[in-house]
Amino acid sequence: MKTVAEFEIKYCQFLDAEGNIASSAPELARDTAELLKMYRLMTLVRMFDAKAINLQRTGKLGTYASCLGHEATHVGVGAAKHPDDVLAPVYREYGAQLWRGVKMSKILLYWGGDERGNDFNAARQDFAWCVPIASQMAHGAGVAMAMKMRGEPSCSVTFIGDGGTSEGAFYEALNIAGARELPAVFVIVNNKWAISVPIESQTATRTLAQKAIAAGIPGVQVDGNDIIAVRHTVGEAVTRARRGGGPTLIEAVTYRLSDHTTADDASRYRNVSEVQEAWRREPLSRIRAHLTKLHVWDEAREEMLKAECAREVDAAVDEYLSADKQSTDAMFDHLFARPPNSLREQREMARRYAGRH
Ligand SMILES: Cc1ncc(C[n+]2csc(CCOP(=O)(O)OP(=O)(O)O)c2C)c(N)n1
Ligand SMILES: [Mg+2]
Repeated sequence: MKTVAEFEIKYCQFLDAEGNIASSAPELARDTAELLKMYRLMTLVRMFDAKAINLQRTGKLGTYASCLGHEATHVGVGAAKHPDDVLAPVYREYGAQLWRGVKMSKILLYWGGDERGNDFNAARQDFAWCVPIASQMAHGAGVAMAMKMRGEPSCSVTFIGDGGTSEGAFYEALNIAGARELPAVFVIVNNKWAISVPIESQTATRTLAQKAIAAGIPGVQVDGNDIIAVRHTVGEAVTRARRGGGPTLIEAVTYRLSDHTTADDASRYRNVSEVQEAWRREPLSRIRAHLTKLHVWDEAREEMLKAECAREVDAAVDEYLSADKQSTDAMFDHLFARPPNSLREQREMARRYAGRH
């Protein structure tokens, strides 16, 4: 017996939970303008998230998937991408979408059950939210194949959850991306839970990043609560993909601090102590500590930022709540060129009910 191949998985972290920066950190760690821009959006997203949950609780929004705790991963991915790249999200990566210019009111529209929320005002080449788990992997690989065939210098970036990596579509997309050297970056958001299924029951693998090995592509793990590490690692992968260097799988290790969605109650299956422990590693406080050490942040600026974000969120909520009501016909539009009789009947029925409610 001899060893025919050996592999290793690297882990990237520059900013630890206490806000200490590693000496090996890239230039970005001192780029205060860029760090402030990212921190600002992380703060906005957190505030938006809390507001969306309140809207759901008061009957003004449908089921909503919170992004609490994922801010560094989502914003870091958004910031690392080029505007002409294509994003294939799942259903909670608002930080990446807002960085790309999607309005908060669009996100609220979507979760309010209005399809116009999927009709983004910016980054119009990006995919809409994708609830069927892992199906977005095929979209990400497919669009990367189109880019390669057309000789475009851009890439696709696809999000996937830890639970999603157990799906066949996950492996199929990685495989084709490796075989055809596609300009595709896949980011696993390992938040440790897939609704009530913990990562330990999900898979026996030591890391999710090593799932790249079978596809013959680089796999790397990153501290998903360290925005500098996420931005740097995704940035390198995007640059390589855009230059024809092929795909990368990145596992961002973070934690879902919220319930799965507003339809879930995580206290029924998750220990309070685990969540409390995870709060000690959350992403906002460490970048704030770093910015404070760089003398570009203090209490007064924090208060100002919070007030500014609250105003922006309120304006988005007003825009959402004052949107004209969509006709029930919209549910049936764009499904068939010539709708079958069963759908015509349902459309009629919906019209009748709409008049009554
Ligand atoms: C194909 C498919 N199976 C099951 C579901 C139901 N479902 C919705 S979210 C979810 C868990 C996903 O967990 P993960 O991939 O870790 O993403 P997270 O919600 O943690 O971000 C499941 C099973 C679905 N939406 N699609
Ligand atoms: Mg998960």
